[in-house]
Amino acid sequence: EAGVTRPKGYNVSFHCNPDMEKHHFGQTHPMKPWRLTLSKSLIYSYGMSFAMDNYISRAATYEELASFHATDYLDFLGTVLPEPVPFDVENPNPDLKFNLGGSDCPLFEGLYDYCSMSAGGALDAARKLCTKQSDIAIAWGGGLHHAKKSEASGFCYINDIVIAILQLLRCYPRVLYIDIDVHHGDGVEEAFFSTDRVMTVSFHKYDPQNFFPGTGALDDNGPQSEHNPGSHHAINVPLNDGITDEQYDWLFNSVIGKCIEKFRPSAIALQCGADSLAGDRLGRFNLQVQGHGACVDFCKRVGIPLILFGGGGYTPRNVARAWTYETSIAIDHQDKLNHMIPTHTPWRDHFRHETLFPTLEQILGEPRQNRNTQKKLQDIVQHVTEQLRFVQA
Ligand code: V1P
Ligand code: CA
Ligand code: ZN
Repeated sequence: EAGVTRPKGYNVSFHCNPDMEKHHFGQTHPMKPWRLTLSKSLIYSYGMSFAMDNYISRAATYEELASFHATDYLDFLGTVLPEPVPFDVENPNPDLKFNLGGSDCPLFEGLYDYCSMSAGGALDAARKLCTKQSDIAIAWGGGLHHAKKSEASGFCYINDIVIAILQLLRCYPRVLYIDIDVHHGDGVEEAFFSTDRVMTVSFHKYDPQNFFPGTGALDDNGPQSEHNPGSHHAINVPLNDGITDEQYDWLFNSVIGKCIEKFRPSAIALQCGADSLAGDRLGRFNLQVQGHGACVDFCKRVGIPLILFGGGGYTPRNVARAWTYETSIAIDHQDKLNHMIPTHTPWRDHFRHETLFPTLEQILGEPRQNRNTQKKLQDIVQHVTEQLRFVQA
């Protein structure tokens, strides 16, 4: 790029793989990989690619996936064939294992490729932080926080976050994992239960009987024993329906501020699941693009290496809004954005149900009744403060 000088600031890298976006979970499934295409196209139409290093990420290798996952699980994932569609809910295929197949984690054409591409993007991003070529690395195709060592769960088959954090641990002593998806980041939490080199913090809707995955209570802090160095390093922030930007911002600043002070991370991994936005098809919160983005801004200001992952997000036009706004925060251009969505295709099509001039910052969704009292939020901060007494960097 001869002759192009970049304003100084953070080096940001952007990792994606267009082949990932072509995969389909099935007609009625809420997870739509094409939301990544929508997001990227909005990001590019604002011209943001000129302020970042852009990479087409490669697929992760079997060995890289095996840094976290069991080989019998990977082998099965690599050979299992798509189920007949529509599958028979009453008579599931008895040959299926590892929670594969069915409505949440269906078997679709190219599943293994989709998974290895998601992990490849996350891993490339982590490597850029390790080599210090990037200060902030973005992998919106990653963030699949429910996958376990030997089990698929909640639309997630391969835990790209765990694989990326394992990479970060090769060059950084301590990693703080933060999860603002509306669901509990159970897979990442469990993976690092027994180490004091990773602290996990998830903010989520918590209603064990009625909301997936049902874990992540305030006093769920992992297996507690004097022999477990990872004791007290799992923090959970369970919330009710309808939390607002203002409350979330206060809670995020208080909780994460204290975690950073005590744990002194050397890098931050932030899962930016966009299903915590108002109007999400599966979500329950009232967050706006600004409130969601404030979390990214807070993490960026800490001034240590930062990796941003995607995650959930089931109202694609809002996912694109949020991740575009957050990309602009990473490259420090949020105040220079003309918040009007570009009117050329494909924007015209996806935003056609909205006002004539849709913007990034418009109010999303019908507001839900806010069921989070100030007292409850204070109790959360109090509990977290007590947990952190046991933590030392
Ligand atoms: O509630 C369940 C299971 C199915 N029941 C037996 C309990 N599953 C949820 C899974 C949500 C996964 C979220 C993933 C992420 O955190 C990260 C990418 O965002 C579920 C829901 C729901 N409303 O919670 N599955 C589905 N909806 C679903 C709907 C239609 C078709 C297929 C799945
Ligand atoms: Ca979460
Ligand atoms: Zn989610």
